[in-house]
Amino acid sequence: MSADVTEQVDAVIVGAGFAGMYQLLRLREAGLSTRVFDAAGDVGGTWYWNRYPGARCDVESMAYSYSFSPELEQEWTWTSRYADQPEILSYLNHVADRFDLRRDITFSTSVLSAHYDEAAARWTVVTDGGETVSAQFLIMATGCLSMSKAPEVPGEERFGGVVAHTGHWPHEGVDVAGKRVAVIGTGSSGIQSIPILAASAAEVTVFQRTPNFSMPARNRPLDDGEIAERKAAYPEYRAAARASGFGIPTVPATQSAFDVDDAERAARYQAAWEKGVLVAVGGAFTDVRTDVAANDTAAEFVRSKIRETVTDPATAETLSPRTYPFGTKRPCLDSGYYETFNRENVHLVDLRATPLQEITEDGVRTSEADHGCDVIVFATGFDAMTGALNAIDIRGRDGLALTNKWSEGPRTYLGLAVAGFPNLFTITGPGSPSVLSNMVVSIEQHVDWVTDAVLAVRGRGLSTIEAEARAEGEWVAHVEAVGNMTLFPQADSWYMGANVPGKPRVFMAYVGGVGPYRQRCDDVAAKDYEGFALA
Ligand code: NA7
Repeated sequence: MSADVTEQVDAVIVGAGFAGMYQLLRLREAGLSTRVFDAAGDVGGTWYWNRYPGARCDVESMAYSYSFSPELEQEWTWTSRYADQPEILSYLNHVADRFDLRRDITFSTSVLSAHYDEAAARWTVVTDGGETVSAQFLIMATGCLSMSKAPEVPGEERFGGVVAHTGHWPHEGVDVAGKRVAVIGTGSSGIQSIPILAASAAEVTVFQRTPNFSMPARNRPLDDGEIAERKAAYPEYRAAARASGFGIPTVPATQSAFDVDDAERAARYQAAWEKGVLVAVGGAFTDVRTDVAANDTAAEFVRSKIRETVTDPATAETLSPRTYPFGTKRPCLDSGYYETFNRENVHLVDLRATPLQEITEDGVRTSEADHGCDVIVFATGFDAMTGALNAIDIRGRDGLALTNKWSEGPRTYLGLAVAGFPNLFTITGPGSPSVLSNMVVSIEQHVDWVTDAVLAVRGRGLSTIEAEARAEGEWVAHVEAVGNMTLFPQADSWYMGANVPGKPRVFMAYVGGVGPYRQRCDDVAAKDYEGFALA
């Protein structure tokens, strides 16, 4: 044992959100000694940090929950169709208590570096708490949307009021009652928080760079009958979710948008709109995600809804996306977003017409005006998928830094492993379908697969499993080819890395579907870990 190593374990897991918690449970059940580190003060990951007003999951609560324990499924009761952040966090706390997870988790501790020691075939993990842990396996459960993106607007330090980022919202909250609030960013976080902020603030000024497509969530309390019905049908429901495209059971469309006449097309979109389900409008026809003209029928349908809802035509037009296909930036589910722009205390600033210049002592300056405010909310998003991984100094064989290996975009095999980085696994890594799915379905599949792989290595008395460069290259090419069959590459989205200046423009998600992807992963395992070297 090297002199400065403070502990030897079988596995280190980075992150204690949905992924890290379940991975800990699986490894513990398998008899492995495991340490988990998380920068947060407690479990929850995304749901620990994103405490902004209106934070809510846009996958239904009874679907966005663990399936691994039938007892847990039956004993936990969600109160609303779409759970809010406090309810999801209390669920994760319940899971941590129920399975006694916290005893292996070190909170308020960041992993600074993880270097692969080739001679020992182990990872040396250094934390900011002064620990140096040696582990056979290193499992990154760091989340896809966990590294907040800097707002890239100069002058923040000068501002005399309160500044908050939705992605690390102060635990004590931000008092906006009677205040003038500026919100920068109109992704999901902005769209969820703006209606709530507008209800109590004196003024809300929304600074929009790119409008988003948003649909009403139709959130509501769940009644006892439907809860009982879903709980009784959980095994079938979960099976359907695992086999589906997005981890949410849906009936696939069978017709093109042009197989039906205008009236029928409008009726189908209307029916989808009324469902209040994220994937409904995009799934109304077979070609919405793949054909520009078909896509534009969906886009125009949503734009017509914006025009119907927002009374000022100029504001409605500014809120209407026109520069990218529907669904290629992640659409949103909202509760009264467009309606909020009919309030007298809400103003919209189009940053395409009047670019953001700087933050001043007392507000936000655009090319045309100074907008005085007391509170600035940065709802500016995340360095998605690779941000949290690249923030750690991860080095594989020959000291190769992961950031160097990924300098032209992330390269993984199945989104799970990286050639040159033995015994390193990425839960919901780039190149997997995770961000295009019900995240919990993807997390459980990855964790189960990784656990089996770890046990295969150990069961055979071997030391390492490593993706082969050839298999990795073929997977990267496959992810790109499937992405290019869709309209996704056309948008400047976080899926493409386009929201972070200087980030390589690569479509980082696998759009082949959660079900087919699971089958592929299972086939790889069944073929004795095809594309991996076990040694
Ligand atoms: P998103 O969806 O990345 O949204 C961030 C928003 O902030 C988006 O409207 C951006 O405009 C805007 N933005 C980012 N940087 C700037 C600057 N510098 N100036 C002006 N506007 C800016 O993040 P969210 O937190 O809302 O949601 C993330 C995911 O969480 C969401 O997709 C769901 O999966 C849940 P842009 O579009 O880049 O022009």
